[in-house]
Amino acid sequence: MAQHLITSALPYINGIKHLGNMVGSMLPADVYSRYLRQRGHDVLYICATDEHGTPAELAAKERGIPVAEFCAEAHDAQKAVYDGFQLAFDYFGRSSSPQNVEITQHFARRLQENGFIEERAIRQVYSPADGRFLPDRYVEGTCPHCGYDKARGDQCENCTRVLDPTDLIGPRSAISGSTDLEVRETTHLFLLQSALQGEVEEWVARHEDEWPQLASSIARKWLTEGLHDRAITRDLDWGVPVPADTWPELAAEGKVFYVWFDAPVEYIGATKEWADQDPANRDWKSWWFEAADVRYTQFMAKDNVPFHTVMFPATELGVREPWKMVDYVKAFNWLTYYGGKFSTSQKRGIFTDQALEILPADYWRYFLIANAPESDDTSFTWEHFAATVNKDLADTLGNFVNRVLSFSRKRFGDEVPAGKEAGDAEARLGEEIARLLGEYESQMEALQFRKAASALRALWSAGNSYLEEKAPWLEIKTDPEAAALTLRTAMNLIHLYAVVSEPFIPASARSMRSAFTLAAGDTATWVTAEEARSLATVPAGTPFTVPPVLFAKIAEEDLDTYRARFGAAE
Ligand code: B3M
Ligand code: ZN
Repeated sequence: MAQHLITSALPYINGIKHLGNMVGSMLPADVYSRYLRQRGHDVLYICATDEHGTPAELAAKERGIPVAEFCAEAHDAQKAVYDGFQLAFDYFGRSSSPQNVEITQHFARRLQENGFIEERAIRQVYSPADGRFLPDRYVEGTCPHCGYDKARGDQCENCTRVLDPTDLIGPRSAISGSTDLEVRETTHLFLLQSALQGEVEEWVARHEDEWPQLASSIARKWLTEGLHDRAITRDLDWGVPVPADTWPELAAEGKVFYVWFDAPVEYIGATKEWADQDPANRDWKSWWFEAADVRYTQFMAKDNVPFHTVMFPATELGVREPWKMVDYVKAFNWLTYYGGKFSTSQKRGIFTDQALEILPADYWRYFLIANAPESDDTSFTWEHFAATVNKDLADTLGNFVNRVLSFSRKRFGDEVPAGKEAGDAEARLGEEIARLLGEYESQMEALQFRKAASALRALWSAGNSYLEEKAPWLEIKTDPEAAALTLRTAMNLIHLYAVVSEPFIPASARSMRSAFTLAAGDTATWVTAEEARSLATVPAGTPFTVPPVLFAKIAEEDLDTYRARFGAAE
């Protein structure tokens, strides 16, 4: 048993996320956490809304309400969707929490004491029309690297380069659209990342061989380009205030920390929120401070990788305290919608709340993980989605469960029938199931989600092959005892599926599992290789019920409706 700390990139507060966000961070983190918990590990899975910065201010402005009120509402709205997706966070916090303010300010003070922060007067975009400085996303324009014309002042979402507002070609105010922008001087705190380059390089070198190629190549690229000193404060109303005890003048000017400075600290902040709301929770610090025994895995999409592999590590190293640093970075490519971008700002593709209006979470969870953009971008199409649901979930798993249980009830009543002793076919099946279970486990341990999904699907298929081979609907005519053995074995498979499918499809797994009333109670959290081989956890005589159809097929008419509602063409 090990201690596993797991975080997924914090979703921005400014609106409900689309399926691309879900598959690139929270969902795989949830699947992995559930798996590790089932295997008996001590797991802490933390996430939160990322609430500071210009996106929040702009969204609140659009709604015409105070930003604090906007964030409180938007946090609850996102949380409700994640509950709907069955994301089993230990805690889902808020980066605007007092806990995060406290720890972020502590980090800044320590960086200052250690000589890694400097005040610098800089020239910043100012908009006379808006009467204010325009940090980050308050400026839009054309990316100097790739020519994308809706690049934001902080980052180009097309080529993922991090930008400074003054880099943009043809800049305009995101508030008023004014192009009458000037550059004025103002003082900000700079994090001297260049002084930490060597240490970050050493740290990355110790980890990159283990990380997936996507994460290590992005980290490498950043280090090769060289770490630049970065402004970590902004002229905004909403954010973690610069502490007055350390920087009285900047505090008086109302400067706050840049959102990317406080957001990663919220992984720690949210852990403290978790601990503070329930004294039963173990000391939050033991997960984060001098926590060499903790294995820390982060989940994120590729645009977030530089911040997690280079910038936040630089901050943590500069703090000169033994805070836990990430051990493994699981990064994802993009999920596209018919080959084009899912986009929150352009309302393209399927949003997570809409997805749940259409179908239960398990349909989405399975499809998304089975097609996770691990080695490349993957494209969502309704056709592919329907084909996957119909074949894997409805036919291979759902139909198996229903067919076996209904048939057995009809012929043998409400208890698992006894029948013959297990024979050769059962021994072969057991071997195959044990082998596939081993494959599933090793893919999960390796965080290879698509391959894990294939192994799970293969487990489900093995049951179908066994059933076809034994054909209990024929056996029943000549040898009812043989049919009973087949059904009892198949019911054991159903129970095994219920246990091992839980990380992917928790609600359906629950429903499958509760079909059986095991005499000794049903507390198993996983299946050993031995149990997989013998397929005897559910003994003859165990009462069972037939659960409602687990997965409905998606019909051609449904597809037409979805395509019409969400747009299916590029
Ligand atoms: N909020 C970026 C994003 O949603 C961001 C991640 C923060 S992780 C500390 O893509
Ligand atoms: Zn670009």
